[in-house]
Amino acid sequence: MKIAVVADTHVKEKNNDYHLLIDLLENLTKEDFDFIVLLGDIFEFYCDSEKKLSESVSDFVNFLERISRDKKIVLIEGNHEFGVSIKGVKIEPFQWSVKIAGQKVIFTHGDVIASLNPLFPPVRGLLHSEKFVNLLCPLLPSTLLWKVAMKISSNSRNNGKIDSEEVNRRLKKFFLIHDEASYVAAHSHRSFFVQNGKRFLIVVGAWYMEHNYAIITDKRIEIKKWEKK
Ligand SMILES: [Mn+2]
Repeated sequence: MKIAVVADTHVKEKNNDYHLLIDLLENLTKEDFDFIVLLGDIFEFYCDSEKKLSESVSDFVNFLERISRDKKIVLIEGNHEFGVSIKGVKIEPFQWSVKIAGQKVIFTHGDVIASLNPLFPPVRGLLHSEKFVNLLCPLLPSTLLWKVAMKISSNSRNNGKIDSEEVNRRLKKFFLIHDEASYVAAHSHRSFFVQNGKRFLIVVGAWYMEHNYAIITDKRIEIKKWEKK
């Protein structure tokens, strides 16, 4: 098994980070990965209906459709996207798991784990449900949806900013208690790694900060930095 993971790309406009991301994904598609996992907050904001997508975001969606013809792409939704629908791409609203070297590995964005609010998981479940997306996303103005989304994820933030160390602390605490699997997460925007016996927790840092991505195979786990060739 060979998996590449990119997280927190927050695609919004075609800036340098965007072009470098396209370059990375083009190259990963040519390599022998079984899956490319997009681990949440891939879009700065995505709530269903295509008419609400900006041109840059639509182009990115088309790009993902294209590469999904050559490579299995899995997108796990983060706290910035709801009801993502991209032809050929497997979308998971919460988590996805796979066996690597005989061990269960769970891929999840990390916003649920990092939240201390007991109401967050059910509210998040509702916001990512088909009902919500089909009924409310087309009706409500994007700015209002955005405010709601930010409000519910605010308990892992400090004055609107992610407290990376605190999020990583919470992810680690969860990982040590829930010992049935290894975890690959993001959301904190800062890379982090813990090993506990055969299990591991890897937190992939935000793409837009360091241009990093992770490679997980049966034999190794690596966080790499992408430089244009
Ligand atoms: Mn996030």
